Amino acid sequence: MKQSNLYIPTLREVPSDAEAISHQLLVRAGFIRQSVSGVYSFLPLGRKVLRKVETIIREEMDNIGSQEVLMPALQPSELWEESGRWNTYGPELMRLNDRHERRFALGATHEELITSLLRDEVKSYKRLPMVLYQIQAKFRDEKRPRFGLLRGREFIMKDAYSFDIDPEGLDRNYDAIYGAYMNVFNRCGLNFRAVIADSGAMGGKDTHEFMVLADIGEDTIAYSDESDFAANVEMAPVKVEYKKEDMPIRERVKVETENKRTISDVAEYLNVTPQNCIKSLLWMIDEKPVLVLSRGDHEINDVKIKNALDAEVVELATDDQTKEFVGCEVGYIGPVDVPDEVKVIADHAVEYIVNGVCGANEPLMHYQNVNPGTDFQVDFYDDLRFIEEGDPSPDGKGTIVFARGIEVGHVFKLGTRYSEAMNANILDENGKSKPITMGSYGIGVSRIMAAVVEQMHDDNGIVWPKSLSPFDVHLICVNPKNDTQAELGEALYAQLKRNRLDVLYDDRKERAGVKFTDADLIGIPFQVIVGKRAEEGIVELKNRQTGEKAEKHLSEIEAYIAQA
Ligand code: 9G3
Repeated sequence: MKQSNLYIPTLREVPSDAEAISHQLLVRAGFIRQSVSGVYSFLPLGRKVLRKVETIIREEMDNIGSQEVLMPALQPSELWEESGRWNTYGPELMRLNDRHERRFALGATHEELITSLLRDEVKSYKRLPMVLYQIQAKFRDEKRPRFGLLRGREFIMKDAYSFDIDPEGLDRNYDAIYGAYMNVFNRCGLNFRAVIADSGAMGGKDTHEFMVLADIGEDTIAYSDESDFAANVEMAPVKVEYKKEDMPIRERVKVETENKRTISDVAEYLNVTPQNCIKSLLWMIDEKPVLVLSRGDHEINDVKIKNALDAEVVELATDDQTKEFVGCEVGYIGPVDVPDEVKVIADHAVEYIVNGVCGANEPLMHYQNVNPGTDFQVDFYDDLRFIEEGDPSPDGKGTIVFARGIEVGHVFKLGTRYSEAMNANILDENGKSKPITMGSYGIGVSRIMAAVVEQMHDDNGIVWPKSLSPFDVHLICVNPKNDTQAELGEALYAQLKRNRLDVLYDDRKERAGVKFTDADLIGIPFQVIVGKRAEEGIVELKNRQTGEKAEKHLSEIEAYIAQA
């Protein structure tokens, strides 16, 4: 394509409302334009990249036998009433009425729609397993759309749904789609981790998120520096072999600690370490008071408390509740001699504290030389703390590192949640009716485009991977007014296209500096520059990724590009 005919409105200045670098660069390089907050147009270069992402996804999904469909964005409210979600989603679900005042949702996701699509016709196990997917705009009225394509209100998603007769079938589909996702994100050149995202114990297999490592990411993941272990930080199990310090048990003493209340103040005052302190906090678990203990330097993870006690509601007790149930205010409470109605549970690390410090359940007082099992009892020990950087990886391989992540994929085992609610049943091989077992699988197609830019850019602009670049080669004629250069440019343009390269030819009557700045901003991986040595048939090749430049005869260009 000749750049003089293309609509690529590049900008020099950074859009003031763009915080994320991908938002800034995609706007400045003329790939996208915002219509209103969270709603974007894809200009020609942006559309080309989006299509490349879609093509990779289609190839991988089709390769595992999925079938592409296209469902409506307009969804009748009745379907969401059947699933019970019409009222559970608030303003985030965009709703409208048609001319007959019938209510609709704009599709935020399609579990209800696709279940209703199948339930009247898929009645026998012989039709299963089946995986259907679509690539389509989704609508979610985010409270705070931001970071450009990373969190929009209308965005492009690939959503797939699997249908099986039983959980074993779902596991097979889940694994196949998980593998397809690994291929998609690898082919997009992304540095990502597949992250355990469900609340189950270590190795929980019911939900994974695919996270692109980037500081702009909204999630924090904990991953191993030596294995492929990765988990949401709030889901990551802790597996540490603690050791008891080998020292004689000393007699418990009560000590004055003035108004020192935090672990670090008390530890400093008593000249001990936070690791030697017992942090005690009262939690209201389904309205019952539970004293939860952790080592002084650890943080309790409420998701883990919820799992350990199989609780519905887990809340930190207020100061009043603490005073009411433990008889003392926060900062001086501890596990020694608590009222019987207060259950005491502790993170595993507490069991290995020797001659520790804890609150004395009296204002201004703490105990020293406190030993679990001797000075206080615990109902049970469990993995209750947040994992920390430097912890050993729970799979025993390597050490935990934290990173921010952008969620670009999410796979769920739905089971019969929707098929039961919406009567999507099949007759199994024994003629017995049972609800279909489902899974749902999403990829953020437009979000991938931004995630790639977050990971692949430099001070001069975007650096597209070959797999997603809007063109293979950026051919630049430095001075189109110079006949030799113009002729060589045209000849090269024809030659490269003949060799099946997709060429963006900058034939504009612009200053050279403008062309080079735009080329670096747009980020096509190879630049072929026709300049001073045109009459010798020599051009300059520039690798946008490495910045490496080489002068080559026009006969060597394809080979150079192919091997780079
Ligand atoms: C809504 C709104 C927002 C939502 C949902 C529904 C997230 C919703 C979860 C999913 C599950 C899977 C298929 C593709 C993969 C993810 N945000 N989710 O269901 F009405 Cl407003 O979307 N759906």
